Amino acid sequence: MNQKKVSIVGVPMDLGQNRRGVDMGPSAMRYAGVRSRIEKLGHQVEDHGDLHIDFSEKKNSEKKTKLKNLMEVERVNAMLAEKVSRIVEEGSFPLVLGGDHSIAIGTIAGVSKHYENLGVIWIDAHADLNTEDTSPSGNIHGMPLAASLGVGNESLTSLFYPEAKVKPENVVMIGHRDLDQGERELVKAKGIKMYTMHEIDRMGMTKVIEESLAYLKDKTDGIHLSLDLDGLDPTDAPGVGTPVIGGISYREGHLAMEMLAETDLIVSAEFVEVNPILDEKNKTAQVAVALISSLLGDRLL
Ligand code: 4U7
Ligand code: MN
Ligand code: MN
Ligand code: MN
Repeated sequence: MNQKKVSIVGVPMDLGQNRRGVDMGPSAMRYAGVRSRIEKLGHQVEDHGDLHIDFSEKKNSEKKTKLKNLMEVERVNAMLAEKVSRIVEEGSFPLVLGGDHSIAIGTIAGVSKHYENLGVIWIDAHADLNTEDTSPSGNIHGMPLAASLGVGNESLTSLFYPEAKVKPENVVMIGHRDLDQGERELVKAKGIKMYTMHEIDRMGMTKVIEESLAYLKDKTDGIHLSLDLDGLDPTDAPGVGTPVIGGISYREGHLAMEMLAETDLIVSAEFVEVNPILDEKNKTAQVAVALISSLLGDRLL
């Protein structure tokens, strides 16, 4: 893999969901050696530290909405979008460490500003395609992909710039096994390419990634990877807030990352939902760091 500049941004966000602890995800991944692992690959790393989250403001004081903590989630994502956009401008690779998945709204807004046709590979147990109307929980971490497609509450869909950030035909979803009814309908209505666990079981991860890349290659000018650690099986990634049995194995995840690294099409990435309080000896953070390392070109030989 070509030598890159990699810029790490930590986002200790936990307001997009209900469980405490996911704000410690960035620290856990740093403790697991994310920086030195990337440097060992020959890349130049700059760690921008963590964005500031105001944990005290947990009420929607002004906006009447069932979206939990909307104002602060919106503010942090706007800051994140600015930051990520600047990193892309500098020719560096943004590596965002979460934090709950609501931060994908900001990451994708920042990156997509610089790409006419940004592709997105979304690895997750969940679709994150809910809106205010379809969400069973009101938690914004279940909505970032919908928001990036321009669907949902305007505060989220028009973040950073007013237009939709990605086109449905430029999205590939992988690893799903828990969808809400409204999400199923949106996948169908938008014709989004989706490889659920069923397809991974039948086709194998190799074929899934080959097909995904073939699908995105010619119509996109860069691909963002959004990886929710709950896409992996809870035996390999127990430290997540919403674990779902029957997920991607560590080996399959690792293989997927290596295959993505080979293409050199990935222009940015985020690793989210690592929750050290729910973890076993920092295992999930270590898994995340191993996947990051593979994505950035780590090879045994
Ligand atoms: B994650 C859920 F209802 N769909 O919207 C919701 F099942 O970022 C879960 O993928 C969302 O971890 C999970 O609250 C969000 C629920
Ligand atoms: Mn998830
Ligand atoms: Mn998610
Ligand atoms: Mn390897």
